[in-house]
Amino acid sequence: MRFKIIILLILIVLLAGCIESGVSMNGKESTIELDEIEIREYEGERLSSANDFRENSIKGIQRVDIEDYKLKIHGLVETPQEYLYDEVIDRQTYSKVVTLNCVEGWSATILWEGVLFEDLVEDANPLGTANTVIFHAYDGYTSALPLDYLIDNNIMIAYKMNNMTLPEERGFPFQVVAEQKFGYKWVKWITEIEFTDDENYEGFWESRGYDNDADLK
Ligand SMILES: Nc1nc2c(c(=O)[nH]1)N[C@H]1C(S)=C(S)[C@@H](COP(=O)(O)O)O[C@H]1N2
Ligand SMILES: [Mo]
Repeated sequence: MRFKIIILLILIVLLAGCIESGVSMNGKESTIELDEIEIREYEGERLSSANDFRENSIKGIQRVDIEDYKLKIHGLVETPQEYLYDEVIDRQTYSKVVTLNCVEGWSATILWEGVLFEDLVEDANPLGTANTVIFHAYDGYTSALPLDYLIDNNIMIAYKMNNMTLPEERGFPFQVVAEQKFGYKWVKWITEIEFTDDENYEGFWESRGYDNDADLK
């Protein structure tokens, strides 16, 4: 009799284990997004609002259909890649308060959240000859940044601002957080990341007379 009870107890323990491992077999528990509310202060610092930006994009607000969306990584790479939205954001997330300064004289200080450029391009295996990265956008806009700048400064590709998913007018799905550079380097609505050895590549505003370094003075 006691023996039967012990067997029963063992069975119960095993079953409980199965149920538990069944849950964890589903992999990473997905995040449940509650209503997204913009935060306006972070660690004592006042933040700007996503609405404080002046909308002056070359072709107005772009509405990217995320069902059809792919981020391409190509050019001077060994293994070109194409990622779905979820595949991009399913990486280590980083966050940082950074101010965007437009040459037109306004600025916005925002808590950005995203993935590191370096992590994102790792599996594409950029070739040693690449020294420049061109970001292409849904509206045809482009701008380039030196590869060393992107790596050495842990530059982030943002998908959230002030705790909210990037709004369409702010570049959904992705924007470059090109800290220490003027706003025209902060490409929104990114569709392609292209590696090149053309250090002098000029993007949309750069080819219209704006400084290619775009360093904040
Ligand atoms: N795709 C795309 N990205 C872009 C632009 C644009 O016109 N198209 N404008 C740039 C400029 S000049 C600035 S100052 C910032 C401004 O961000 P905002 O449009 O969210 O205010 O986006 C940059 N990124
Ligand atoms: Mo700008």
